Amino acid sequence: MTSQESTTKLVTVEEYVAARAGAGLAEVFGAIAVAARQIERKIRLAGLGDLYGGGSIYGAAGAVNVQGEQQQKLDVFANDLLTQLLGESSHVAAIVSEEDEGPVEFEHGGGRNPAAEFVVVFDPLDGSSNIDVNVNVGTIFSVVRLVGDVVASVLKPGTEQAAAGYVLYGPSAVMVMTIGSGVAAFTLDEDERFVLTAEGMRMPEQGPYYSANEANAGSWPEVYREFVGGLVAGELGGQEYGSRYIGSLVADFHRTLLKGGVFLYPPTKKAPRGKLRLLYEAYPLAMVAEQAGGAAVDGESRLLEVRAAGIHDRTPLVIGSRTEVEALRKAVQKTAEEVE
Ligand code: FDP
Repeated sequence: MTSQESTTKLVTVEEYVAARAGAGLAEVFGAIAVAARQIERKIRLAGLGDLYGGGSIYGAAGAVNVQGEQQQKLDVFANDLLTQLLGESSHVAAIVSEEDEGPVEFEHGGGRNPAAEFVVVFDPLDGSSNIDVNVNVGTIFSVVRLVGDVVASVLKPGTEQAAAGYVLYGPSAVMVMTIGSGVAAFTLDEDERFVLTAEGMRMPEQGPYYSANEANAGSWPEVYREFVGGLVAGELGGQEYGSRYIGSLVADFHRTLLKGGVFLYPPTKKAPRGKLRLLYEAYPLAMVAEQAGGAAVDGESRLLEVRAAGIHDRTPLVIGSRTEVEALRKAVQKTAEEVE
């Protein structure tokens, strides 16, 4: 027992979920936690690969995923690990991953386990362009209940998610999650456990930063350019906003959750329906945002009510503090009404 444990009872993510949502969901979180700590270790030691004769884990895996993107070796490692560990849980019927064309369904003892009540949807390693440069990346996940068909279950609106969250691999590894009753954070400790470090997390009502890839601003709809210009000019509540953009959604969202402000990935000419994926990027982060008192929209509509037609559908995303998200939503709505 560590000295801290002798004075404080540490609560792991598995214990936290078991006490509030039962053993089945706790087992799902247990599998994600085991995968996340192995992914964290792989990322932490990635730069040493060549020195120890294991070959570099950095770089492209040589294949292109269903999104038409170059798969990185670490993408493949994270995807395989999550698939394997979630497949070993008798409570998981299937997974849907950014890296796979369709769902992967699991059989337990020759057929689907009737106790397998969950489907886990995930982006195994978000922020691919930052993998090779030792900048924060993350795993994003959403847990939905299996109701009949796997695809029909995951195409339900985001309001139906049983749980959602992400793991940020940063200076420390942090899992931020919700099971529908607030947001909690668990930090990976020296004994390789994700232990509770924050509960009842609240996103500030308004924040000091906006976060967007402004190189795309010329191809955003005008209303987004005006909105960001207004933030910089101090037109929303008087404060003049600063800019922060890492280019890893999980990291940009995590800062927004803690410090407040808004992350935007508007439609562009190249991606008129947005770039980010609805099921395994936008839905889970939107659930976390709302549970922390923030908000998320696709422009005009509440993100969690936007419906996907396919598992890899994309969406524009504006997410963060309530004040900024609501101001943007009203501006987009007004523009749409003027066009009609
Ligand atoms: P990436 O392309 O590096 O995988 O989900 C994709 C994502 O990263 C997000 O993590 C990130 O927020 C966004 O795309 C970055 O896109 P841009 O490079 O177009 O800014």
